Amino acid sequence: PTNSYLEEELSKRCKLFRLWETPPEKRREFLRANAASIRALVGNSGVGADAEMIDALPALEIVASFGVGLDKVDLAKCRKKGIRVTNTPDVLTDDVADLAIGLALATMRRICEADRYVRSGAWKAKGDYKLTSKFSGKTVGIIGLGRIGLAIAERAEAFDCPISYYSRSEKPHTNYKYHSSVVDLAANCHVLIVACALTEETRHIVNREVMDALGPKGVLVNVGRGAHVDEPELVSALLEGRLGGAALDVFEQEPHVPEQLFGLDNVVLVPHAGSGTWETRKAMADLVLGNLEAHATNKPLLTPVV
Ligand code: 8YV
Repeated sequence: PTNSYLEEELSKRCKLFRLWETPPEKRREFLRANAASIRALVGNSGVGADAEMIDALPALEIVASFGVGLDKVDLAKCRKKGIRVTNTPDVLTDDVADLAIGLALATMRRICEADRYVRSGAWKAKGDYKLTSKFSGKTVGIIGLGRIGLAIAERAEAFDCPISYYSRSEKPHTNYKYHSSVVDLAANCHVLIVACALTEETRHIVNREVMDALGPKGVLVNVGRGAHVDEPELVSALLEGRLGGAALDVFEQEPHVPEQLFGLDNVVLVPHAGSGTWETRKAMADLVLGNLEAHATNKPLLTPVV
């Protein structure tokens, strides 16, 4: 978990095996030694329950994910083996949507660069800061209009931004403009925000063609998963000026971030912190605990996935 509240509460209620404190090369041995006792697994966006983990834990009954994204959990295998799966939807929606808007603003208004300008003494030495781009009123394109995508759309509406979106199918009950292709969406928006789940179909959904359609005035914001974006292509598009800017909360090989991005002022980098507020992480932890308790007492799970 690496969430001290969750860790404390779990250790009050269960015998807690701290896999995350075991060095990666010793994890297999650790699992083998404790496999018979491990009935529940608490994962997060970094460590989930892949096929190998599930096979290593024959007594496993439930995977309670500390997060909404389930790309690290082999759902099909859990289903087949009768292993229950829960996640933490809803409680983190506000934070992730807030951050998406914050990232769009930070990139277009160059908030981080402007902050560096003041701190370095450049304001005094060189005078006024350069002009930036307006966010209000710009078209926002959203990939994935689920809970988080919708919350981003609602926030962007308050900035008078026309909203368009891509998803597998058109959503009823919205006035937002639907595009059945991501390239069309990118070609017709100014800010493209990735807010969908990572699946085989959405891996590298933002590829070179999409980046080129977004173009040198376009801004990409990713609050989904690193693998939604072809990262080497993103680096090239930014270095070559084919893309206007990017704000990233997630990366393909976290915590590794391509160092070529470090020198670019049209890029804002955040260390996968979308749900990282005290309030939300506590609510996520309570949901994990509530699901485990429901499972242990044979009650309906609070947020079941499988
Ligand atoms: C992480 C997330 O779970 O909810 C998700 O899918 O990516 C985050 O909330 C959190 O950072 C813990 O790893």
